[in-house]
Amino acid sequence: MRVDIVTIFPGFFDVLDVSLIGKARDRGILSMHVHDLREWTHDRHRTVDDTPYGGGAGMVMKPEPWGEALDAVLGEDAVLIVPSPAGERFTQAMARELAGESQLVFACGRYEGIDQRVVDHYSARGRVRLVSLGDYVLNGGEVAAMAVIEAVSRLVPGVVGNPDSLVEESHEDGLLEYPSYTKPAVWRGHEVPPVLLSGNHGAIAAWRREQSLERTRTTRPDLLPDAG
Ligand code: 6GU
Repeated sequence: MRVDIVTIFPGFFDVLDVSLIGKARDRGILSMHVHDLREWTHDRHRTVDDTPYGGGAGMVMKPEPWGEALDAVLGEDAVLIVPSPAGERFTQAMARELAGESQLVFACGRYEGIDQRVVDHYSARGRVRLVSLGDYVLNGGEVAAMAVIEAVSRLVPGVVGNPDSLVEESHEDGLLEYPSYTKPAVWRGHEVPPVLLSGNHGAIAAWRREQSLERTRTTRPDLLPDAG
């Protein structure tokens, strides 16, 4: 998979060189390309924003640098992802869909947004998704893009060493993950649930399922089928 990121803060993405993503990159499974939007400006001040038509607070990102940048970066089969608090909610299901793509291009704008015509233009030419992490506001799309990149890239075959670790985690079966324990069996007076020491795999699976359901009922009842 190829990932391109267009941003006015390219330094944000230096952390992608470490961790699993960095290793996948070294092994050629993922390629990551960070681009400075200002490379596609032509004025002395490298201007990327302007005041909004109709008035109001904040600035809006100008369409021209975005048009030049995206024309240069978008490949034939790319999906353009625009992080925005006005987008559809990012989920594990969407991460799975995106993990099958050959190229993802992230257009990271400031939160007041990019001129709407950029999204309109590229929607007419190809696939575009406005994606939100949740119901709160970040200053720009960079942190959101990073979250999407991490969630998607770990589902690309070969990025996570042991694929079994992808199966039983939170959200893969629509429930929150059960709690995990390791040695020692007693820590500061807290015991590991005895069933986990029993060697009875059926009983362990049943206990984990019940724990997942209980956690989900308590913390995220909206994830359960009968939620309104
Ligand atoms: Cl994708 N962008 C911004 N600016 N704020 C957010 C968000 C995205 N998702 C949640 N809040």
